[in-house]
Amino acid sequence: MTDPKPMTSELFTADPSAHVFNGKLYVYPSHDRETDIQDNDNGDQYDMNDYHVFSMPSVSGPVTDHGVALTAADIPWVGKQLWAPDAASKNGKYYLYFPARDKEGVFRVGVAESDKPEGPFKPDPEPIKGSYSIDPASFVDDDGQAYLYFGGIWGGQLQCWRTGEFKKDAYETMEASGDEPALSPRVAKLSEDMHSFASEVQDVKILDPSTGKEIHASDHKRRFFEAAWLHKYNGKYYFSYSTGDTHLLAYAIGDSPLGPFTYQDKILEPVKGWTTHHSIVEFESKWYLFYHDTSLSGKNHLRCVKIRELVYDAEGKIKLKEPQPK
Ligand code: FUB
Repeated sequence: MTDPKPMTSELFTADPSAHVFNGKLYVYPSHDRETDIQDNDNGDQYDMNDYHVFSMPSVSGPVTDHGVALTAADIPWVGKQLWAPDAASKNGKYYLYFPARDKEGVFRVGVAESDKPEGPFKPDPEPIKGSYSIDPASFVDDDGQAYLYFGGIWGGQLQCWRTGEFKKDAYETMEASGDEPALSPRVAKLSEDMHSFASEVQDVKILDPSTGKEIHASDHKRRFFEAAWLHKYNGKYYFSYSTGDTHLLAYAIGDSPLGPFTYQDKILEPVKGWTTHHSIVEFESKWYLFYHDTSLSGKNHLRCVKIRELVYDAEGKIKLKEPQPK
């Protein structure tokens, strides 16, 4: 398969959340930057401190970098590490959801608002009450109800919340193990104004199609690690995610945005670099996978966004289209 070229080589970009707003494609990625911090399982090397928004009239470009849309220095609660963001539109406004460590080192999710899809975004002074961990992904259903998915294990700290309270020491116990259900990503309904949770946070269950039970923690090729994404196709809800240490993008299908979702298959084989993180979007009647790899830098923490076309078969299964756009 031809390797697609990076969306941009002006900046290092990762974790791309793509949306169509006002007929144009917008991409909300992490903005990777140089650091001397060595790679570790805590993800300290992902030391980002601002966000840029990109737009393009078509997947082949040209790509516009709209500049800094939000910076850590302007968010009162943030200590460090602006990780993978997402955006949503509702009520004529645009919302940027982003995870970051607070001043105590605990990952939380914040929200910032703008009148324009490209920002700049004005952050709320506090993180979303009841939020924790990383990788927020928003989804606004056809009835107008919005949802926020989030969570990530290891450096994303999801395992530290197993009791419902943050336990720093639980970092070492990592994830669940053996035949225990894998740790679930989380979802909450968003309030009408998009700034807070309007429901309890609940588990997103990912079921094994052969048993109907939750995927086991030891099943590293299929269990959730991070990078939640939700899209709708033909009335079904597709929940996709990264399997982390097995470096796959995988997906599951359900009948409700709250799940449960039944595991289907891989979407993408491992890319260059440790992390894999994506979004799926429909644009002008075609479907695209936005993802990243490290082909520009050869370094795990300096990634670049790429785009591939997806198709669905008659059963609604996702396939990468061949050949890919150059
Ligand atoms: O970009 C920092 C972290 O790396 C993200 O939050 C994860 O999903 C992984 O891509």
